[in-house]
Amino acid sequence: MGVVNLTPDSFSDGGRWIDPGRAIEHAHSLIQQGADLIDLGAESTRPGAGEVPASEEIERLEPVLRGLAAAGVPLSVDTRKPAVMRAAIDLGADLINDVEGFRSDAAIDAVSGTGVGLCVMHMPGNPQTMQQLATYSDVVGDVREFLAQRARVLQDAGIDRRRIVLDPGIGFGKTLQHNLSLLARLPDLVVEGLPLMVGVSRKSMIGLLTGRAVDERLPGSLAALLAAVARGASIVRVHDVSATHDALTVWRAIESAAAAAA
Ligand code: HH2
Repeated sequence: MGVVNLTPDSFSDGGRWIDPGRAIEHAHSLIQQGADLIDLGAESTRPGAGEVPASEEIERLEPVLRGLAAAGVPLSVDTRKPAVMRAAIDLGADLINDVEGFRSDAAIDAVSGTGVGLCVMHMPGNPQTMQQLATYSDVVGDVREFLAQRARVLQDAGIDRRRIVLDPGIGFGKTLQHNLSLLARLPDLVVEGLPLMVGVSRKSMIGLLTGRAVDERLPGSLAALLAAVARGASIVRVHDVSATHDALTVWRAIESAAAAAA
């Protein structure tokens, strides 16, 4: 999943793709580099980020969703707001990526009568409060419990399980140790066989481990990504598609050789 943030303030690519024409061009380039789907975000979720009104999020998304309608890959929209979910679905979005995990009834109402995919992510509180809420009795158990509970509520609302993807929300209300535990024990997060999505690209955990600035975190991000894929992540959300594609190609070739030799 290639990320295109249509925001002025995202932590790694803020301001680069606010112009719809440039965002569309960048999405096409990510598809050429091997992205199987594109995630469009119109509000930053970095710690402490300010809230963007729904009308502004929709204004940012509309020309880009229209411009990418024939791009040939599914389009995901990263939003927490039911009004934005509805507008995005009307504009052809294939997947809604809610970093609040469809916690509100209004969010469930916005997606339940549709056929779109849903990414349910774990985050305690919201981007303003999440870092103060980074306390767990057992982070893996607590995150699993949240994901299992949301998956159950969505299915009880009539949503087919084949539409649901779960995401532990690396970096969202988590310390470095929490992030490492979640990645190390990814198989324990699988709920009812639902696929897992993971986003580690350029995140602060990579900076904390390597001492690198945001634009120097690609090698560390690739190592985290391969560790996640090796433990069962099916979808990886990344900014650097070409490098990720190469890393996955080599990793998969070795895994197939290992399987053939077994
Ligand atoms: N991470 C970010 C945003 N959305 N969605 C899911 N499902 N999983 C993630 O790990 C995830 C996400 C943060 O990254 P980015 O979009 O680059 O930054 P910002 O939120 O500042 O726009």
